Amino acid sequence: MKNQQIFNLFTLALLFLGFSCQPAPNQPVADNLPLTQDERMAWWREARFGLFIHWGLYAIPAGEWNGETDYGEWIRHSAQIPLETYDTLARQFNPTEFDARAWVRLAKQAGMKYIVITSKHHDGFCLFDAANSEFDVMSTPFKRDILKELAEVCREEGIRLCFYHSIMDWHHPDYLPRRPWESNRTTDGADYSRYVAYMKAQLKQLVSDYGDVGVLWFDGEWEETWTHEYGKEVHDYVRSLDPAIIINNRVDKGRQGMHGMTLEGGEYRGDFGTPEQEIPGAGFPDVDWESCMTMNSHWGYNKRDTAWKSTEDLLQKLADIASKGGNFLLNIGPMANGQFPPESVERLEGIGRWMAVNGESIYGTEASPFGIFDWGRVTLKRSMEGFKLYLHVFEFPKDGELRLPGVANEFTEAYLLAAPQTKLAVRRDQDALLVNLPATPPDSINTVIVLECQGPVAIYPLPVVQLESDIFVHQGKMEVEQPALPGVSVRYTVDGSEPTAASATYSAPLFFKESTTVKVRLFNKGQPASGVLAQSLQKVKPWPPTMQKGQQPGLQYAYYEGDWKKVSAMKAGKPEKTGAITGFSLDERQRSDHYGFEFNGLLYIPKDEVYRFFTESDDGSQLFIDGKLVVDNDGPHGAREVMGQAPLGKGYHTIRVLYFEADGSDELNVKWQPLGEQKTAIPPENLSH
Ligand code: H79
Repeated sequence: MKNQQIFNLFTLALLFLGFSCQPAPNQPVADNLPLTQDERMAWWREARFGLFIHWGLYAIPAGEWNGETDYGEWIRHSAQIPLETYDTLARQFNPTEFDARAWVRLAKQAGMKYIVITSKHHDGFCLFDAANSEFDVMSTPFKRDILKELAEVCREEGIRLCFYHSIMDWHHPDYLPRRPWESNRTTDGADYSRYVAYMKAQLKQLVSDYGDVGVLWFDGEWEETWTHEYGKEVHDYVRSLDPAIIINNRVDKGRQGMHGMTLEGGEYRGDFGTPEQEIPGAGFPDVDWESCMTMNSHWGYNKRDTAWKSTEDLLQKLADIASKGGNFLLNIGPMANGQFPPESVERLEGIGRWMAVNGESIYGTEASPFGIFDWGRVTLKRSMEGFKLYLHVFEFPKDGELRLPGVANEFTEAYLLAAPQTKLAVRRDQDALLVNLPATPPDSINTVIVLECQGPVAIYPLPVVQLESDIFVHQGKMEVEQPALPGVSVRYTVDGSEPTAASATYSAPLFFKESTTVKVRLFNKGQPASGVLAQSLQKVKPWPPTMQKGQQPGLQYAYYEGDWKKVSAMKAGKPEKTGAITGFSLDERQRSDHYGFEFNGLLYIPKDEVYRFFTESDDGSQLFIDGKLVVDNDGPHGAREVMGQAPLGKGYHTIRVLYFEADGSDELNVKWQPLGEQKTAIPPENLSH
């Protein structure tokens, strides 16, 4: 078929798939508003990247209280600090190094377009000259309205200033409930509705006296005193003060627990979802969202927190989020002296160097129509003539070619965003475009390649198949997802030929007794509506049982001590001790870091079948059956599960598991799953030695 034909067809199909739709409001908006959701959100969608700032009295203890050092902005709650004690911090708040210009310029140089700062966090302390509260910055030795200074500089520098304003308030006498441990703070005379009025007065002051406020970012709505009715009231009130203001979904009670996104189907207020410390696996068509995340593991300044994410990690997160259609709100917890921690500055500067060259691939982009690739991510930007795909390459494929499946569009050219004169060769292989990469990555973190395409976006997905396994002993099974598109049918062949509109129609799971290659393609009114997906299922012979049952129940273990990066290195030494043990347990360890285990035994396999094995370990592990490596989960890492599979004959097989722990937490779980059955721990009665 000619490309032009494919192209028309797919444009149609894609309208159904929603790829050509701009994000649209999913929230109810009153009719009389002068701005539509799209108009209101325009700058925010363009911006894609903002700075979160958590700053308040908690920066003074910097995470430490009574010898404990893991606190942050929750310190008053978590360390159970009495109100009177916490109040004394206000007398010490004097950030003499605070320089609004320096902060805003750092954010701007990092490529951030907006700043969200805590006008008030849960502790109730106001970082501005609150007209209705003495628990504010004007009652500290500093006596300068920090938000006023920031508002002024933000206006000059072209950065949108936004406020995080906590609904929860541990300070105001009318706020309820008290902390569970606050037995000495009376609730007599407390009037929650009066607290809401207090908060509304503050919001009015913030919206009226601090320039154009971009976003009001509410938080702490999960407490039982806050209701959907209050959410509506406060949301509509703020909107009435400023029709252009953007408000996050935590103003209302619509969040799915502490999950970031709003429940579907409810009449909940809020312009965007707020995943916290997480990036969703995929975007949410037609819904705006923003992932907020810390650079280390605290929001407020913690002097002991060294768990800094690398600049590389942060930049790849930014691209990941943009490729899914979201914004990234990256946090800094300034120190009590008013400066950003040097580690944060270093990261902002690194991010800024990349953004100065590659910012175009982030700002104003839309979600990728492709999903995620092993090699990186894709963002998309439309123009009058067509659109650009930005290929964010984290990992250069070994064969030097990037494969983009399901592209019906013609392309004009491909080049490095950092060096547009460096053109790259592109060739077509049926539905896929293959981009030839330079021999070495020009950017070790994320090399952006621009692929210019013509016409409306005509990128379509491959059919999606589900397999329990691509090998089988008795019978293979394959399922194909039915696309939710009117008139689209799934056609398949099992003889290696290309599916046509006349091929068999898929309607129920397919079963196979012999090795087969299934080819699947979607058709719409007799015309192909996807690329061809080829999936092989292979019949295999089970590995024969070679052993007799062991004399003893359980396993043999050897315990090692040392500092390794791989399980193989551990075996070079001599074990500290050996013995018998019921299962894959770490109970015999003699310290919590720098140790390892080897487990050996016989595993009884109850029937001829494909068995999946899983090791979940922190740090590395490997699992061998009959001397063959089945699960490779080696290397230093946090808790991570890896799966491997083997076709096994009924009877006894050797099983060997190696495990090592460098430092941090330690964990080892070994599980199995015979095909078609539940995944469980390996039952001890199947083990002997
Ligand atoms: O402002 C930041 C956090 O303070 C606030 N939202 C972000 C943007 C927030 N994070 N988590 N939560 C609110 C939910 C509450 C978590 C808690 Fe805990 C678990 C409170 C008490 C136990 C985390 C751990 C805070 C203290 C200990």
